[in-house]
Amino acid sequence: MRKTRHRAGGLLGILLLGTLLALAAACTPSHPQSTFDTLGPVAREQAVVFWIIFGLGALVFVIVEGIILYAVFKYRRRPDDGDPEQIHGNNALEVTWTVIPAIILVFAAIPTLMVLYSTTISPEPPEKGGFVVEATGHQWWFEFNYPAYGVVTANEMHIPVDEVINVDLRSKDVIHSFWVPKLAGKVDMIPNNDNTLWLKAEREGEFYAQCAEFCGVSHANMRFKVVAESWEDFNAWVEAQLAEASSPVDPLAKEGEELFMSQDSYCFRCHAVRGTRLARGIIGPDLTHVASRRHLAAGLLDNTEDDSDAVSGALLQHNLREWLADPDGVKPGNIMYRDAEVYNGTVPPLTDNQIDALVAYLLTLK
Ligand code: HEC
Ligand SMILES: [Cu+2]
Repeated sequence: MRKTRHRAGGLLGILLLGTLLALAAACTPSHPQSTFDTLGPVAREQAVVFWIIFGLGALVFVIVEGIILYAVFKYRRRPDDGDPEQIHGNNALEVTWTVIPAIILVFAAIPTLMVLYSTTISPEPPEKGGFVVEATGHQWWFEFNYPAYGVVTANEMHIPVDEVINVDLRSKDVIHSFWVPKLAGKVDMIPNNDNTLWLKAEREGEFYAQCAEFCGVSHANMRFKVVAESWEDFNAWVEAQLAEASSPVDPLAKEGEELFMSQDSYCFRCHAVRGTRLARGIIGPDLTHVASRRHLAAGLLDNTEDDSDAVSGALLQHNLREWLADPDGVKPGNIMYRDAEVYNGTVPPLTDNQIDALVAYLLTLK
C-alpha cells in the first residue's frame, strides 16, 4: 500500500515537472510569436510592464508560500498536543495585510498607466501627417487599406521600417483583435467603433500576427503578416499594387477570366479585380494582386519556399488549386465555401478543367 502510493507520487512529480518544462518552453524568444523577443517600442514597453508585474507576483508568491511552509512545519501537531489556543481577530495583522497589497498595487499601477498612455498615444499621429493603415477584420481574414496611396490588400501588411505606423482598427462583422506579438497589440477591432494603435518595426523582416479575440469557427485560422521593409522596397511594393490588372493573353487564362466574370462561377460577386468592369465585390479579398501574396487564406497556405520571401509560382499554383477545389478543407467554415454559388449548390460545382482555367487566370494577377 505504502509503496504504490510512493510510486504514484513520483510519477505525479515527473508529470508535473514535464508539464512545467513544456510550459516554460513556450517562453523561448526565438518563437515567431514570442512576446519576449520585442522588435518595436510598443511591444518592448509592454514586455517591461509584464516583467515588473511578474516580478512583484513572484515576490509575493515566495514570501507568502514561505510563511505558509514555515507555519506548517513549525506548528505541526505533535503526539501530546491538546487543542491549540483559540484566537479571534487581530487588528494589527489585518491592517498589515491590507496595507501591503495596496502598496504593491500602487507599484504595479504606476508603470502600467505610464505604458498605457505611451503605447496609446502615437508620437506621430495622423493629424500631424503620420503614416496611416486602415486594418479591417473580416471573418476570417484581414483587409489593409492605405488611404494615402490608394492601395487595398489582404493578410499582408507592408510597412516601411523605423516609421511610426498608425493603424486604424475596424471590423465588418464581429469583434476581432489585432496582434503582432513582436511589435504591438492586442487591440480589439469592434464593428462601428473604430479603435487605433500605433507600432514601429525596428528592423526589416516578416512578423507573424493574428486575430486575438475569438470570432467564430475559423478564428484560429485568421492570421496575417507584417512585412517591414526599406522605404525603397515599400515604394516599389506600392507601385506594383497600384497597377490595374490587364486581360491575359494565354488562352487558358483567358478562359479563366471569362469564367471568373460569369454566372457559371459568380467569383466576381465577392472579389474585386481592379481594371475589370465586372469584378467589384467587397465580400472577399481584393484579388488584383493575389499572385504577389506570400500566403493565401489568411496565412494558411504558404506560397514561399522554406527560407525565401519570394512567391514560388509552383507553390502558388498548387495552393490556388487546393483552395478552389476544397476551401472548407483548407479553412473550416469560411465564408467563401459557405456562400459562393459553386460550393453551396446554387450553380453546378467547378469541374477540374474550370479550376485549371481559374488558377491560370489568378496566376496572372501579379
Ligand atoms: C460569397 C462570396 C465569394 C464568392 C462568390 C467567391 N469568393 Fe473567393 N473568397 C471569399 C472570401 C470571404 C474569402 C476569404 C476567405 C478566408 O480567408 O477566410 C475568399 C478568398 C479567396 C481567395 C484567397 C485570397 C487570399 O488572398 O487569401 C481566392 C484566390 C478566391 N477567393 C478566389 C475565388 C474564385 C476563383 C471564386 C469563384 C469560383 C470565388 N473566390 C468566389 C468570398 C467569395
Ligand atoms: Cu478572431
